[in-house]
Amino acid sequence: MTQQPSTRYDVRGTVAVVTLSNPPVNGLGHALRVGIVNSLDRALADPKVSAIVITGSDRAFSGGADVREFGTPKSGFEPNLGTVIKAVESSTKPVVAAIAGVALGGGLELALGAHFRVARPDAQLGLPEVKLGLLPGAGGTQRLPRLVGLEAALNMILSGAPVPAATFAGTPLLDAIIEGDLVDGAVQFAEKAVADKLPLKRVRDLKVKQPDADAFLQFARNTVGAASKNFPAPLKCVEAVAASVGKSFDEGLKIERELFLGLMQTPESRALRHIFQAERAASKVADVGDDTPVRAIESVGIIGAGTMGGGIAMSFVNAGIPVVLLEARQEALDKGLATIRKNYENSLKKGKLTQAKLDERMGLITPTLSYDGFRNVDLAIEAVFESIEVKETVFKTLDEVMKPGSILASNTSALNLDQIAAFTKRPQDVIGLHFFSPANVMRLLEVVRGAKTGKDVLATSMQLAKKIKKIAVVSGVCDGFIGNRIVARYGMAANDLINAGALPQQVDAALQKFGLAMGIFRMGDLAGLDIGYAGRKRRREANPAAYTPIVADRLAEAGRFGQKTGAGWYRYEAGKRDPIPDPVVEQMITDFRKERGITPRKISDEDIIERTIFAMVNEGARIVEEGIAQRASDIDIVYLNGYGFPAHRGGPMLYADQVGLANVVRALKRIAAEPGVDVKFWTPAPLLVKLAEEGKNFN
Ligand code: T1G
Repeated sequence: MTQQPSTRYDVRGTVAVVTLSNPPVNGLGHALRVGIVNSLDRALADPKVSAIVITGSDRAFSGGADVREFGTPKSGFEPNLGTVIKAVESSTKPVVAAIAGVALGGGLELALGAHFRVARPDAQLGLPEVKLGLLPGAGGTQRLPRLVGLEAALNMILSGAPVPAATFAGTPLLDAIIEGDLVDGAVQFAEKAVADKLPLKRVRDLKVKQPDADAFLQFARNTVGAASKNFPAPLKCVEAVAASVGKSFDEGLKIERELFLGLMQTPESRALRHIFQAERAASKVADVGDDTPVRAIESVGIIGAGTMGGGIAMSFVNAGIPVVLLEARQEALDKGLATIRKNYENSLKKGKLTQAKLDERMGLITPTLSYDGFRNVDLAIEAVFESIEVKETVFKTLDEVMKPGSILASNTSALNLDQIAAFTKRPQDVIGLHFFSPANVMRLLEVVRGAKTGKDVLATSMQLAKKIKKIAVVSGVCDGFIGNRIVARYGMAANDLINAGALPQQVDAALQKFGLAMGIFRMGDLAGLDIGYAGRKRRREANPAAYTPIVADRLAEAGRFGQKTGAGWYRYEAGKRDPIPDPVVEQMITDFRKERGITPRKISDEDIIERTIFAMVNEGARIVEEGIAQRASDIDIVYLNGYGFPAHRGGPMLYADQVGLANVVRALKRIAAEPGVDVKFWTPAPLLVKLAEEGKNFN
């Protein structure tokens, strides 16, 4: 057996077995592409070899093109993927692709270039390129329809979802399911193909079977176009697949290639590829290696059965982890449990949950009124009232009750975790697990690392986050951590715009046009203006000079808390959530401007986006500089998963990269020079200035 860079070659009888080995998932980087072609040439040149099997690892036949090569010249170095697949398909000896684990994107396209395909029944086949803002760019849009028909192929390409190999048993896509040893099965299949002199099946020679192709494609264009307004890739997928019925194979390939290369250049694809990398980067902690020991978390205690505590409890029981749910009073406990049950019953009604699953999950929750129920839990998470005095009582009690080696976590969204840890005799076991409401839905989890938090506690928390299907981002200790600290700045920028001449509905409309799920004033009305007001009062007690949005304060002081009181920045019809601009609020803003002698000026949508988003970016740069966030892409992950930032923009920091950091710096300097603004806040952060001067990006 000899080892090419990233392929292994050995001969069994008269069958050459080429094994892809480019961990972790056989990404089809340049070295692997060279290895495949060299191994193929070697097999073709060896008269003793009658057939060739190409296979990967148990985990992955291949996860597709090497995403780490994207945007680098290497991704286009010959042999590019199309060349490799053409070499396989034009082989004069039968080539059998033997698939275990995943065959995704270019990985599946490679297999489609083989003459035969055999697979484990649980292998996963998919073309997820659309999730990266791309389309299958190595023949997938031309070969798949020839194997499974236009509709099934288009569904697979547009969903990007993997499909178990067993689904294709009996179709031209899959020649055999191998239950036993995959390579042995594939070698036997190859030997039989040679013995039976099976003709070499080249997918390119097949014709697409789709009776009413044009009608179907027109329907596809209409439905796909309507459903993908911010993303160009889905419609291009339809166009590429359309070429598989109307054109020769080679013409179709050419059209596919042109569409693929076009999509590779789009900001939307850049954003989605960035998100793919950023999500994986977020799970890495610079000074906490993969070999850090982790603690077993077999049961969790949650203090507080309110909205947060109930949602957190659901996150754990959904992952099969038992929960002890503690409340101070029976009626609060009953109410919390009833809310959890109602949430599950809603999922049951929508067909998203079975009764058995509902009962299993409810059965995993042990309600209690006493901390004694926490004696054996491995982790406690408090989700009680946001007051440091309450936290002190809770953590002092947890410290007494919890067994050694258990983890004590706070769900606090802004209080000082180091101060909380200091209430205990075991600060190394204290960490922040900041869930976002509703905690059973929102994927984001800010893992707040205290000065004394142990590395194993941090590693345990990061691993646990994956288990409960959260995307964890590590934050240092500061007011608001990453997300809320940025949202405070974002809110200040928006309030400055209101003071200067804009109205809430104009600001929100501009933000929603930019792609935010909800404008900031609507978001305030949803979250409750009393919450923000309490936070500002707390901050003003500590620092009387803290930023004060007068109009926002006056709304709260007038009992206008938002949706929950039927009026806030907007007014709401009873039982409705649609925001209606309110002349009362407009009058309050006008009065405030008069008091301050402000002559309102016309404000454009561009101005609104520049000030609100660049405010986020500037604060984000400071958060990275201070080491509160490990990297800029973590800030994107927080904003994409916790605050409805549009995925097609990739996050505030990637958006700044796409605008150009030098242009962001210029805009911030211009704003900082305006009379009456908070100069310190608008002065560009040093990291931002440095990167801009060096012509670099955040990402
Ligand atoms: N290339 C290189 N590395 C990859 C990779 C890939 N395609 N996919 C994953 N990795 C790395 C990932 O960065 C991480 O690295 C490790 O593998 C584990 O990933 C022409 C152009 C394969 C199902 O979109 O869906 O082909 O952090 O944490 O949960 O048409 O990764 O450990 O250093 O996700 O077990 C199309 C994307 C490319 C597949 C494994 N392919 N990957 O999931 O582990 S475009 C994809 C996945 C293309 C052609 C076009 C998943 C997975 P690290 P992981 P996992």
